[in-house]
Amino acid sequence: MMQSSFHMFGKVFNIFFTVLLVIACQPEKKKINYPPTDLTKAPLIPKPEKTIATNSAFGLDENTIIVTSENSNGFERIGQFLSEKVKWQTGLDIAVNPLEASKAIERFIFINKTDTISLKKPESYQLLIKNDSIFINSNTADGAFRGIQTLRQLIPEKSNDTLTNHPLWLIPTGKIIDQPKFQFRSAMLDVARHFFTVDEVKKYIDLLAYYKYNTLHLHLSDDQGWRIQIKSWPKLTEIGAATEVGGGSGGFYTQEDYQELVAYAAERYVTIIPEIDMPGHTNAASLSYPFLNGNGKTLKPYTGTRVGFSTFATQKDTVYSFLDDVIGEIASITPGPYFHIGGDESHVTPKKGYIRFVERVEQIVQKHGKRMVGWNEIAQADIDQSSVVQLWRDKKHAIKAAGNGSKIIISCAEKAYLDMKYDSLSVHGLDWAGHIPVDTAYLWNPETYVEGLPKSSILGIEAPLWSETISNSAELEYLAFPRAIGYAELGWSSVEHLDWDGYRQRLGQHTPLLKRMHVNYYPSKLVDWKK
Ligand code: TNX
Repeated sequence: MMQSSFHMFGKVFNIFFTVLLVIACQPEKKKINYPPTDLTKAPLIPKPEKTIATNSAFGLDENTIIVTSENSNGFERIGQFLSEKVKWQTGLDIAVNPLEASKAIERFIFINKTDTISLKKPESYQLLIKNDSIFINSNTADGAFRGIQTLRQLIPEKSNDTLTNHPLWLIPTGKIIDQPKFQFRSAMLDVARHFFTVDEVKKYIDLLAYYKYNTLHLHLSDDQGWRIQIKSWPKLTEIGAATEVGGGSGGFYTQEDYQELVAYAAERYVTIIPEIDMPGHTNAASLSYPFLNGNGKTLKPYTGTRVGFSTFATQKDTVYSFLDDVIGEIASITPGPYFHIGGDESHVTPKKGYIRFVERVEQIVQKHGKRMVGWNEIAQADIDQSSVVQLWRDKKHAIKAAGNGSKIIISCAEKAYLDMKYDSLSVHGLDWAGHIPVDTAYLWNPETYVEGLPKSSILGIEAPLWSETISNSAELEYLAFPRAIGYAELGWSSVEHLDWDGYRQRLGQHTPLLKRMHVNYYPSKLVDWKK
């Protein structure tokens, strides 16, 4: 073990110095007269903490290679990820840690795991761009991965074909020192009201990762459908997955599908949070296993959009042994620290039963090694400090939970709900929390939005996308983009950098990526979209 990690280290070390040597010993290397650039003008979203321009350029071309620190902790994979994205954008084949440094190499990008530079947060990174080299320094793979996203945004759409005998993509030189404001930057997708395929979810993860989100919360069950295979309770998907809003055929993820999503997200440094919503929002579960039902009414499949009519029978022990199996199976294939129990809008659950339910389910979640998350209603119960409360509506719940030591996720419906219409003309979306045009989505401060909630209690922000009115990627993207890009900046960038006019102009320059990704974004008139 010791020996092989020494060997690895030696290998990468060697590559790095061979490269330096090759680059240094090229007498005939022609000096390129780079045109002036300005790194501070790059339309980066989220805006980095600190940017210093040195007004020259790094010419990304076929003679560039990527070198990474030690293989063991994801750095080489991140190098490959960058190489794939460079190829996708520019067509260039950039080698990662080539075993022999060929004479043609002129420039390198070094993804460097460092412990010598003071980088404060787990996702902090530095980007140093010079004529012949780019260093991405981070203490962690997470930080290196965030740094890669910044670098991707700096690669221009078009190459310069006049400076040398081959095309160069000019990256402005300078230094970026960056770190997130919040450790938790999340989006939620409701795959219960309408089902979204593994590929559709992957595409969303790609877009979220590009904007430095680090969490995706999947709302996996609701009245209209149960979307994840539970091997010990097969009817949940045989019966409960066959419906969705509007009467479509539904669908579900096998455990293998779910694991594929978890792994895909993990490669992008995104953590999945699974949610099984309960004790309300459970018609599909009770339809599959009627002993779970606590509302006394005959069960029928539900494909409408009302809420608050279903409940589990919170007084029955059998309900908790069922939940022990369900939570156990999902927890065992979820590497992230959280399990979301929903807990919202349980309007037909007697209050005492609701409270007892949350407290018992919290124990089950903890028994399976996870931290409980729930919508703000769970704060009515006596929950553990380690449990997290997600604020969507009732601020007093958040303040109470914070007072007892819990962390809060800010997802206030009237600001952060991606399923609210932009305006009365929006072709998708709801409006119960109001219209959320692109500027309203951006112009608020999650740290001060809830009066009386200390900053230190805020874990981060999440933008939920409920799917009553959407059923495919194009419709999802219409609601999520561009607003999700604004939430990415609210979650990452410090308050001094939040400025609507500046953001609006940077956003307008993101059309090439959005088009290349085939994103059906809503072309808000508040933004000058680059043609
Ligand atoms: C309220 S937000 C709900 C969801 C709906 C959503 C529609 C929350 C915790 N519950 O069940 O889908 O509104 O906007």
